[in-house]
Parts: sequence; C-alpha cells; structure tokens
Amino acid sequence: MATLILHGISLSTYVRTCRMAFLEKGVPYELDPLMPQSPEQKEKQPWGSVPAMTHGDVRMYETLAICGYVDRLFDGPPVLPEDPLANARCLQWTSVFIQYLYRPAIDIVLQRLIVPAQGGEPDEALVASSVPKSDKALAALDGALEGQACFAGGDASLADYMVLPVLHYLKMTPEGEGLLAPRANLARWQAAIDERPSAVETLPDLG
Ligand SMILES: N[C@@H](CCC(=O)N[C@@H](CS)C(=O)NCC(=O)O)C(=O)O
Repeated sequence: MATLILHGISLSTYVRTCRMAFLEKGVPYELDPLMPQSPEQKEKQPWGSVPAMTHGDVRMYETLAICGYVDRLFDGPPVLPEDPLANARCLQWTSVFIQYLYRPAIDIVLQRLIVPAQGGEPDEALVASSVPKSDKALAALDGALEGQACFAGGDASLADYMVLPVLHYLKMTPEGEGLLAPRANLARWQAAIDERPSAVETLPDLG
C-alpha cells in the first residue's frame, strides 16, 4: 500500500493529534515537517495551516477527516469508537474542543510562550479575554471525565488525542496553570494519557 505522509511540523497540536491517532492505530507514516504558511503547505492546504495528508492519489486536509480516513482504511484499535454512544461522545467532545477550547487556549499559549520568545509584547487584552473562554470549555471537558477514564468512556479515542496536545502547552503558561489547578478530572486524565506510548513518542521538543 502507498506510504501515508503527514505534512506539518511536530510542534503543531493538530499534527500531534494525527500522529497519536496513527500510532494508536499502529499505522506506519512518514512525517514531512512543513511549516505553516510555507509555499509547499499552502499548495496542500488552502489556508496554509498544518496538517495535510498524502496517501497515494489521496490528498486531504482537516485533522478530523485525516484521522477518520486512516481509522476506516486500516486495521487496528478504533480511533473513533464503534459503539454508537461512545462514537457520539467522542465526536461531541472533539467538537467542543475545536469550537470552544482550541482558539482561546492557543491564544494564551501564543501570547505567553511564542510572542515573548520572538522578542514581542504579549497582547494582554487577548490573554484576558481568552481566560474565561478557556475556563468554560475546560469546565465542560472536566465534567465529561467525571467517573470515566477517557472522553468517550473507558477507552482512549480521537477526543483524547485532540485535547492532550493543547493542554500540554496550556499548562506551561501561568494562566493555564491557574485554569487547570481546580480541574481534578482533567489532571487525572492528563497524567494517564501522557503515559501512553503515542503521547511519549510525540512529545514536542521545545529545544
Ligand atoms: N481545521 C484545521 C486546523 C489546523 C490548525 O489550526 N493548525 C495550526 C497548527 S496546530 C496552524 O497551522 N496554525 C498556523 C496557521 O494556520 O497559519 C485542522 O483541523 O487541521
């Protein structure tokens, strides 16, 4: 079968989500570490964002679609659960993550970790407005984990591989530390998911 190629730098949270899904599934892949907004990436993804995927004649972008394609095409443990309720829960929390957590959490991460490292001044108004938005999404995600190991139930699924990479960075900021401190379910969940080989193998190398 054709080689599965994932285009995008390993520091990207969505690239890490795909890599975790591929590893959990046991699917071999090649990482082509293209930078967002590079001419090569813009040729694969109209907005220049990462990741994109090539598999033989199939070219695809959007993390959810890439993971769904690989999940259906290859044998191995399901990334999207087969049980109807577990599948719906996986999609529910993936959707909550994409719609309500990713942007505000990443804005905190960018303003606190990336902008200063590049010699810039953080946008304090953006950080301030992102904190309550992140908090609301984290409260929902924390509640989803009440009494269960993972977002879709007992087994890890795409929702877990979506949320983990962003929480990893968020926890490195003072605001993220404060936001996550009262979230006991997320703390327990993160400690467990962090130990999975797919998480260890894809841990971002910040140099
Ligand atoms: N909807 C896209 C979002 C991808 C995305 O936002 N990627 C981020 C990195 S985690 C990115 O490339 N940001 C920089 C940019 O878009 O220029 C997906 O699901 O793949």
